[in-house]
Amino acid sequence: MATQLKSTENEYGIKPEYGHFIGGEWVSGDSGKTIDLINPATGAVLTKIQAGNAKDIQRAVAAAKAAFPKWSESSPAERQEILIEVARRLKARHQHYATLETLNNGKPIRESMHFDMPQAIGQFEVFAGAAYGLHGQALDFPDAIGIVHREPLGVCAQIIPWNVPILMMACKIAPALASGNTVVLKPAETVCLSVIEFFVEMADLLPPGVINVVTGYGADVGEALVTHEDVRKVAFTGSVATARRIIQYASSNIIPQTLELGGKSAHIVCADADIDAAVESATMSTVLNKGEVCLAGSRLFLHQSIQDEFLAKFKEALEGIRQGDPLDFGTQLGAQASQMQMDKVQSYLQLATEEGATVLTGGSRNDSLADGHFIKPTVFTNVSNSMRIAREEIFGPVTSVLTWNDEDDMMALANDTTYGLAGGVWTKDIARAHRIARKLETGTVWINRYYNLKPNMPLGGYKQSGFGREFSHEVLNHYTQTKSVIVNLQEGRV
Ligand code: TXE
Repeated sequence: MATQLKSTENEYGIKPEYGHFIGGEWVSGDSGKTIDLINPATGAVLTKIQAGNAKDIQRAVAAAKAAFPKWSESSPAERQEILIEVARRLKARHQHYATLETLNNGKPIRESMHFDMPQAIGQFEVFAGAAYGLHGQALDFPDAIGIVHREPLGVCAQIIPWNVPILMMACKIAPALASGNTVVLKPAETVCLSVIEFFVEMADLLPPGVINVVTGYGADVGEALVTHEDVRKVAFTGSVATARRIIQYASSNIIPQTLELGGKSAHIVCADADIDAAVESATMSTVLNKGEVCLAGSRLFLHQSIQDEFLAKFKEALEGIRQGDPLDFGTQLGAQASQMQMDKVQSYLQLATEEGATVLTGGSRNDSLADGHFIKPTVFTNVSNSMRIAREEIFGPVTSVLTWNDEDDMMALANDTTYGLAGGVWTKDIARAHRIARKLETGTVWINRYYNLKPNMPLGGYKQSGFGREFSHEVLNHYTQTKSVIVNLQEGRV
């Protein structure tokens, strides 16, 4: 493994310890306790972050509340300029941020460079434009003029996970800032180095208090944040289990929420598909970000007529995947982001065989990379949709294969899931492609290519994959509220 970090000064410019970012300043936490951020590929400690508590949240929300009146009245030009400058700085140092993301998360550097960073930059570019696009409406009536103002909400609580932190941060703060809100952001306690370094470098751009970052464990800071009476909106990405808690917390002050949760997406291959392209796509869907992606096509539905050819090629492709040092540009599959995540994936590998599935390839930890959390790319066949490996989110480089003959039966199985985030279909028949896309109960469907994310296409889930959308101007409706003003034109008393 290449990563040998000394605890303080190192070649990546990582500080030995980071504070909370509150009111434009870096401050120590109230508890005096810290959490180690770990490199999951080596086990090395990268740095320490504050283990926040409710008092830290009080300070951060107070700072965000104090900053709101001025920020909400800032001009679109000012907000746009800041967002453009953020995008510019991210572009200028994108290899630096990609490296930090890889060091802390374990994802291959080629992904951080060519997927996470461009996607994150795209969010700031899209919402820089939105700052000017936010406008109300005027309506004419015989007796009155109606004016619909669009106004920001106030202090927004944003809680993000560890799988794609810099992109999650971008897709949450960019629309909140564009629409004149202030933010208290809580990143994940295991992976947040790129996000914290982002605020170190952007601190001079953001008026004090407009964005505040409190680090720490979910239970210690999450409830305090979401139940705070001055918070006006919650945006959360994470597990369904935590989302249920967030919904309960948010009910105390009737706070609107947007929730982006897990998935168990159907990746459907029809008899007339371009097999080689579909194999490539399924391979990418299995290994991208080590499978720690809510959108992963983790249930692969193969038409029976092509399953032998497909599986032979799929096995060969996965066995040729280069797994190793995430900082090496040749690496295609990195390390699971934490010990907890690796343990979870391993428990599903064990469960799969207990449930009667067959290992086509992989099925275990990669013992040749014993220092880190490396799991071999894995495919299970002989899977039925009732097995837990077909129903629950594994969040690892693991794909379960189901086969089908009849389109209606397959659609019923594809939709027989509590989730509804994404799906994919491979076919040359345009009518079938659209028929399947429309029938899939998911927020996104890709035709003839999986993982084609666009920063201005709505992203979000049906069913237990959450509610609300991110990634597009549609999200601005979640960060604003309307006020109707009606001007009477009639003279005299009515
Ligand atoms: O998620 P949590 P975990 C899925 C994936 C993964 C599983 C568990 O299947 O294996 O969830 O991951 C914060 N109040 N996804 O346990 O707990 C937490 O600190 C407020 C899919 O890490 O949901 C972190 O910042 N916040 C998902 C964030 O919630 C709380 C991405 C997410 O952590 C909290 C991540 C509380 N009580 C996991 N408890 C996706 N949709 O991409 C925790 N948090």
